[in-house]
Amino acid sequence: MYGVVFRDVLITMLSKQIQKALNDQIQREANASYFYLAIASWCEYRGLDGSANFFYKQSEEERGHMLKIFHYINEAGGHAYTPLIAKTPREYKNITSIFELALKQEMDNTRSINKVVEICLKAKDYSTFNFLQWYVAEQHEEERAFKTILDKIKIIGVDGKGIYLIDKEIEKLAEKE
Ligand code: OFO
Repeated sequence: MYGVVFRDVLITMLSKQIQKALNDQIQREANASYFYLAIASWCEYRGLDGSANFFYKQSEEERGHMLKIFHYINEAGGHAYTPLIAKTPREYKNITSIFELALKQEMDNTRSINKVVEICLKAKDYSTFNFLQWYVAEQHEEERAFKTILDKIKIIGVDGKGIYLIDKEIEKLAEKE
């Protein structure tokens, strides 16, 4: 009985609108995790081990982001929904297009996070607003990392030995994280 009352009180902490926005965000983080997993596999298959390691790590990170929101919703008395398994492309043009797609993914996700932040502000849900600040900072970091890699690709190039050097640079980034 106590548990039921306790949960009812907590449910009022998270409006239905914010629960929905957070659940949608769970799906986006899961999509990103699957997308990076598919890319990691593409890279590994082609012997780009540095890039594969980088994307395996990114995939795990995105799963972590998904779980963080998942727990937040349930701890606030809401109901987190298990995300659907996203369909991801298995083939990619080349390493440059992979990083362009990854950067686009991150920019879309930044927009999505910003929208949830706006909803929280309008609804005066300062607790969820505060929780999301970590995501705002994380998106900034991720966009920066992908832009840095694309800059290196432009400078070094991917022809001949270039692809080998790029893969080594990406490996270094993966180790830093
Ligand atoms: Fe979840 O951090 Fe990027 O997308």
